Amino acid sequence: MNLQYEFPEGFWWGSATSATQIEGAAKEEGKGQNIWDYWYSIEPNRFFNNIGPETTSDFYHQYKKDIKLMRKIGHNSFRFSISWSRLIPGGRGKVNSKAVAFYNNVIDQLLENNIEPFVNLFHFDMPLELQNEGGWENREVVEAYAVYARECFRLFGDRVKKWFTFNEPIVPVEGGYLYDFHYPNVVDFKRAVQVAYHTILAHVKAVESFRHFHIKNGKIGIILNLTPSYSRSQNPADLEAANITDLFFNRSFLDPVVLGNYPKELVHILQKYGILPITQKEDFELIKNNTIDFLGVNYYQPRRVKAKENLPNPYGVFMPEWFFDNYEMPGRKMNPYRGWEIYEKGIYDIMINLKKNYRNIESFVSENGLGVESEEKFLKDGYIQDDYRIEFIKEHLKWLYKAIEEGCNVKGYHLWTFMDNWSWTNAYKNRYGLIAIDLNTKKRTPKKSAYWFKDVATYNGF
Ligand code: BGP
Repeated sequence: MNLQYEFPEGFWWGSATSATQIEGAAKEEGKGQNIWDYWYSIEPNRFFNNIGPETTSDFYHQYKKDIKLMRKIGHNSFRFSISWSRLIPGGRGKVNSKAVAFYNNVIDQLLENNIEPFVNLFHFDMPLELQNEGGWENREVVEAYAVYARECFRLFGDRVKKWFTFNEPIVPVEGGYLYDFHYPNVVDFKRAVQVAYHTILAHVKAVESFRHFHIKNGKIGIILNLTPSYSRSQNPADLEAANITDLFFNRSFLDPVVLGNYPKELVHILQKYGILPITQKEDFELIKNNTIDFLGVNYYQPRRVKAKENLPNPYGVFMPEWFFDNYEMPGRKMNPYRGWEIYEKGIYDIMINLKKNYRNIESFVSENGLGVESEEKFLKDGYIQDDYRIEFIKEHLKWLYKAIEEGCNVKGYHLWTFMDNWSWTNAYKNRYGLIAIDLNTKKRTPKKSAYWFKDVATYNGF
């Protein structure tokens, strides 16, 4: 096979998922409630078509079949998350043996099919009881998370070698404490900063305990949604807007986890506006001494900004938007269903930045994908002909390839996602999967992209 884009040997090809989005069985076998189960029970109308997390692809019962299908379409790796409220209902105390059996089965099944498990510990799904204690605002919840992480390393570390503490930890900060799209629907910049800080603390505590386990060939990292910040122009004021958004939305997490410290400029801004989090002296040693081994990069869209133009503040209160305005670049390419810009080169810019400024840390694309509404309209000859998705992936892979050629330490590409899944408040509005699902019968049907992805994974390129 003559390949124009051949990826390095051993490249990780696969897809990513999360517990709440695929498992279903939300009330079965001792699982406790998490904030999604609860929020849906009190405000179902906040979810697209009133569909909640109970209605999923039912991976909890169908994992065997699904994993076989993964193998069929060329996966050599697969990311899923452990549901904290399933493993330790209530967030603290006794481990649920049914949950242990389930995750053991999933891991064993993956290994039998030569698929490496990539396991993430937290994907937006705080156990309800801990949220009622204040969630990430409460330092004691950080301790509960550290215990949970330790349990996972102890239970599964003999077989799982690739670990992640969090997926997109900034999203619960934005959703839950700034922009009202996650429970507990608070809008408060100062509290948001505290939540972000405690998440970092939870992360480093998990990394610290991971090191004590000496898991053979084990690696621990985190998954960040990095959104490169582009300024409207080269004017100093526009450039400053881009710098500030980079500090707020990327470097607030990227610097402590990879470099072991917070950017001085960020600390300075938080101090100036009186929103520094409450910290303890010993935290900074912990942060410094527990940097990650590798990084997952989720990339969907860039951020474009311009200097503040004295427009009315859309939120009416002190918010990150105090410092910049969003900018809609004329002619930009959009995903109309999700309202996100498509800018393939962003993936390359991220990797080059990691190479230059973040010790060329080992990384991989841990999510990238295209959500499409009413995908049934592309159904032809019994399956969905999603050429647009193939195109989307291909164009991103070309830029990723270029980054690798230029020396970036990139080890793999995981698509969001394996099978159409339930997606937070958007529920089943946008479909991202390589496999389509009929929600009534739960029948799985590969899309055209699944066959294409299989070839790419099999030939290690295209
Ligand atoms: C990421 C999350 C995923 C997934 C994806 C697609 O931010 O890690 O959980 O949801 O985005 O986003 P959405 O489903 O909101 O369109």
